[in-house]
Amino acid sequence: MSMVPVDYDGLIPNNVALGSDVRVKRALEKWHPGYIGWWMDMGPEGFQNALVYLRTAIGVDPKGWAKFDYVRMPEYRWGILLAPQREARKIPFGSHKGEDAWQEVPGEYRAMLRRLVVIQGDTEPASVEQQRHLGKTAPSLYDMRNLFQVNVEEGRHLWAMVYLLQKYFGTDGREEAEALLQRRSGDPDSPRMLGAFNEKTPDWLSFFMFTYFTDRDGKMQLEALAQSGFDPLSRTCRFMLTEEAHHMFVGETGVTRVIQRTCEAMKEAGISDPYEIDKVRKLGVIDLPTVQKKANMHFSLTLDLFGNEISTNAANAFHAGLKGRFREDRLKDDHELEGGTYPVLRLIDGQVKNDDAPALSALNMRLRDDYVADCQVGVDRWNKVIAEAGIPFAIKLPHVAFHRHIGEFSRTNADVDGNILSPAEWTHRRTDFLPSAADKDFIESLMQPQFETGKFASWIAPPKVGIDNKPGDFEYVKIADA
Ligand code: BYC
Repeated sequence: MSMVPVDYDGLIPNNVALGSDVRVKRALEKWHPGYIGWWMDMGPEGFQNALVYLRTAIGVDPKGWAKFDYVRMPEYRWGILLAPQREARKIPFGSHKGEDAWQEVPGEYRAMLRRLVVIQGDTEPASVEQQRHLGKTAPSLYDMRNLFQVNVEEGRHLWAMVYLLQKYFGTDGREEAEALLQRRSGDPDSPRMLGAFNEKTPDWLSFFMFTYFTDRDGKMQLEALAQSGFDPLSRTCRFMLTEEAHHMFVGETGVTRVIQRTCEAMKEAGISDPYEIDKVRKLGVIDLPTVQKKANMHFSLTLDLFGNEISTNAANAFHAGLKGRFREDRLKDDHELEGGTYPVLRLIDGQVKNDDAPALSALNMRLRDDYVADCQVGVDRWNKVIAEAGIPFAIKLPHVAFHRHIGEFSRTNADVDGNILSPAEWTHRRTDFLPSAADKDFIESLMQPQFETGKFASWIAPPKVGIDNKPGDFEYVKIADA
């Protein structure tokens, strides 16, 4: 592996020798003010002057790649960092399997590759936009810091994709880089590209669910793109995955702490029935059935991000060697999939049934299956907390047919167990599965800021350990400076 040291002196920290690449350096320096303008307009609202204890990537060595310090977010050093180049790397799958990995864009796949990079890039600023109001209702300075850490790193991931566009795609790459700063989450005229990134993240439970479920789609897609035969994309995604792990940690532990606080409060009050919702809510904590509804919402919205179960786009991207499967390099088959099949859940004669489809066409389905298995691991950990408290309740991932807007099940309505409902039944029962207006109002009523050092809002337990091993009373955000 060859490791290029990170150049930290210029405007844009990087390990891609930007100093000797005048054209790309100029293009990125030209893009920079627009990015800062976007960050000031659409980044965390009300805290741009606060000093935040953030980690910044300063290298790509798995040991010691980041340093922690107080930073004002607009001064964060957003850099371009690629994982080290693997010498003599070969294209690991598809029709070019075994050929040397591409260091330049293969002409015949240019449009397909650009589309993948643009879609990936579009999600990054979208999530910052979705989360921009949350600082004001942070349940602690610890959580506020984690939110801002996720936000600045999503900003860096946008830089990562913009670098690829500027370096490898010429004029149209530059235009796409501009357009990434123009679209806005939820804007009716110029929305973000994928559905879930135009939804609101109205409260902190949604933020934790988003970072658990939706950032995990990020993990799966980045793992698939990290396999790419286009080496710069592979290297970029490999390093992004290092940062992504913290985002899912924030989500998983965030939900765990919500559940833990609810269970503790129920035990203290002698309530063992999780469905005594009014009584539980009076304790200032979020009842478990509402936590379940939020999970239903974010899981189902995220499943849509895997696209159609049967997809020619996915088949073409694999065949071309651009987008692989989850951890392709650990799979034991021919990595070409020309003759194989894969079972796909479909709606056949009004029933949900497995149907074998050509493996190449079913790649979105396969990635989604891997995703569901990955989601279940954290859900099991949440359920351990509930079981240890002796409360008869378990969080369940809803059926993949539930509440879908893309793919096979978008044509129907299913309940959380996958039973098909008539439109009237769906309308009648919708709020049994998804948060009702009253549920949303209740959660909103709890979203009161807790900015005192070392204190936490009523509805969430403190973390087991601090960030960077800091003690419980550490001032993660110095708001006084805001
Ligand atoms: N919303 O052939 P199909 C992350 C479109 S998250 C709207 O089934 P394909 C992050 C589709 O574009 C990871 N439209 O689709 C997380 C296509 O349109 P065109 C982001 C949708 O291409 C948290 C048409 O429907 N990265 O990083 O097989 C915070 C036919 O679709 C949707 C990626 O997704 C939708 N949900 O699969 C921050 C990786 N789904 O082209 C960041 C790159 C489908 O016919 N993207 N459509 O006009 C891809 O690999 C694929 O584009 C998709 C879709 C998996 C998204």
